[in-house]
Amino acid sequence: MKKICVVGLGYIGLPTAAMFAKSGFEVVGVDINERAVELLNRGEIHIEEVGLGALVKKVVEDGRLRASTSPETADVFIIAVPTPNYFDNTANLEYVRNATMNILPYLNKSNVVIVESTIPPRTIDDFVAPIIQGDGWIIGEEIYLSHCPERVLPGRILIELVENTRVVGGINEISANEAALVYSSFVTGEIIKTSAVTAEMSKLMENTYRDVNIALANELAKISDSLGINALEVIQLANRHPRVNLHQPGPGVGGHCLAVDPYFIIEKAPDESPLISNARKINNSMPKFVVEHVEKIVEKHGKVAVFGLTYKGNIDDVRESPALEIVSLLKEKEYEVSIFDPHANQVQVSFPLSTFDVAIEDADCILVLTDHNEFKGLDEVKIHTKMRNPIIFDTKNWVKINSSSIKYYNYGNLYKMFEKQVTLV
Ligand code: SAJ
Repeated sequence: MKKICVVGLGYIGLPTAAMFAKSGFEVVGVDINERAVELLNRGEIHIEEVGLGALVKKVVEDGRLRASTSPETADVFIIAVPTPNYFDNTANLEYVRNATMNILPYLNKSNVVIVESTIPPRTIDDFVAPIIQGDGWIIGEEIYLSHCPERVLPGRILIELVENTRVVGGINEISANEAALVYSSFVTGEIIKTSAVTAEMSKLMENTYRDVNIALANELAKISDSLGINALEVIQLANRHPRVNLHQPGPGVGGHCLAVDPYFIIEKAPDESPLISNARKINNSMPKFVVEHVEKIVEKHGKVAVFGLTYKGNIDDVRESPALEIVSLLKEKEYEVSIFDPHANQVQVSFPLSTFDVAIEDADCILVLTDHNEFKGLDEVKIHTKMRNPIIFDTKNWVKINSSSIKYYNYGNLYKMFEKQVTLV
């Protein structure tokens, strides 16, 4: 039985470790978080993911998965640690450096080393390989090194790990072959072999494609506002063309991928990436755009009921969420802000969360920032009776309102907002 050492037991490392254990490997998961290690050794998990709890419990009970705070000798090493951004938007590769340094004492000839963390282009060649070479190994001959980016969606990780097409980028051909062999143990999707740098860049371009397209939709929303056009209708009509797929405008772009990955490209080729760079600027400008429009309909000191704090619908993740910036801006402008989010977890956010009833009590506007299912149909009677001014500004074009006496704005009719139509009683 082959042995795999997975370094980093987060949203990607833990499910990956469990899948390899399920497919017959002996797996040791490594993390600096002692609580995560302790829990895992008891067959429990420290993160939320559909089906993961049961899978981990089974493979730990069967003795195929265990955890430790330090690596061990193995046939395959998988590095799945975070690569956040520094404040200047350059990639922080310290976790990758530490993980690579930490496995050095345990490497043996013919070991396969795979980095799954999202990394800037050329990181395998210029950053990871030199660390291993520095310990005396010949890369691609004695140690096989690859980058195999993860591409899974939270909530569907266990399915997508198996079914998605997997890109395997080797530092040379034999490294790619060796890594592909490892994944073929459970991946039913296609496994495509390429170079490390191509794999790095293709992962980044997937999320950059989306970010740039969302920026285009957001720019359309701004243009339409200034020219008196229904942006949402324009998108609908343009998308009837067989080769056009305009994305949806919103309050900005959040999450740990789209709002982060494009900077990895900008950092490495700043002069050649003005489009990517401007897309980031446009998406980052959306919270301010939203607040400027709130100012048109709600007087200073009025109450804004923010609906949705997470970066997208039906998840509990608030990382990089534009809603956090919007709440801060509203508070700076001296609005009273209440927040209703049935998915956000109070321990993860510094702003107090309210119930629907408390949030809308005496409010002058409901500001919808996330497309949670719970927001699709709102209690219109309560909106009438409890709000001071029954107005909804829906940045996600998500809420369905029937009553004509509730004023409803989205990016289709922003230009109809009239300055300060609200009166505070
Ligand atoms: N958004 C819009 N308009 C749209 C689509 C999305 O404003 O038309 C916003 C969302 O509200 C959200 C942000 O974009 O704030 C990101 O949401 P998302 O669903 O596009 O992406 P993530 O970050 O949850 O997941 C992405 C996925 N990548 C792609 O779809 C290309 C996922 O497959 C990756 O695994 C993940 O990034 C990752 O880890 O890289």
